[in-house]
Amino acid sequence: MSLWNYLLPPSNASAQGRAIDDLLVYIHLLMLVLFVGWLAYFLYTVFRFRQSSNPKADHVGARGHVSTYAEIGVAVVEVVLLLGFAVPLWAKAVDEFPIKKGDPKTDPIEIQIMGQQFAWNAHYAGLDGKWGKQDIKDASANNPFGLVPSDADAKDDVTCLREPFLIPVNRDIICRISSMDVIHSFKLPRMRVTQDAIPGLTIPVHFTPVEKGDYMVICAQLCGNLHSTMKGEYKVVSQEEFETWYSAKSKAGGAGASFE
Ligand SMILES: [Cu+2]
Repeated sequence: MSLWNYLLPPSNASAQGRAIDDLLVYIHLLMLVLFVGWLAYFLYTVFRFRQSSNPKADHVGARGHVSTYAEIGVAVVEVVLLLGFAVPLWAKAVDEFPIKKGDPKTDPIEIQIMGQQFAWNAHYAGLDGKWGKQDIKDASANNPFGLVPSDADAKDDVTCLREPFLIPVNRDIICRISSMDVIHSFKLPRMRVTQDAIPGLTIPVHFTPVEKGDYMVICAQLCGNLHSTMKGEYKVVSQEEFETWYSAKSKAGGAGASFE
């Protein structure tokens, strides 16, 4: 591991991550220019206005316009970063949601994500493609999604409670994020996804993984004593591997198996 590995974020593994990384680089470049510029200016003033050459204070102050131009320059770059990059990127993230076209091989995969002190849970509709009925009265630590045990559609739902969930590579993934207790934050560093998980709200995010592998979900919001242990795992696998896992888990009773 070189020093860069410690300084840079983990490498991007999603189709959307590159634009976010680019924006981060531009912001850091601006910060670098400001840091070097202000530091040079500070050192210059310490030297230029030292006491020995300025025994009396000057009450008029700066007479030139350089500082005004510098301020305008910085403001212009900030406006370009905000309106030229950040706003379009955010608009794309919230507006261009992948759409279902009715093909189970290419349709986006929808997953409910439930934050829970101190773990992450995932819920898929199962092989029938229908979400099981959910009721707050049935929700508990062992049934974080509140699936109704008697509901037929819930029988084949897939739930991954405090265990790794799988997603196929190069497919659009939609995660609908919520929390059953306090505010958490669903963060997939390698996918460049971060979204607060808020009790009572379900907030969707989407991404497209482009690299197979084992990845980590972390909680990016201080949520209690064991916040630092609130890690989850997910695996990005081939389409075939995903289908095998999904159908086995769905047929095994899916959600029903986790009610005990
Ligand atoms: Cu948390």
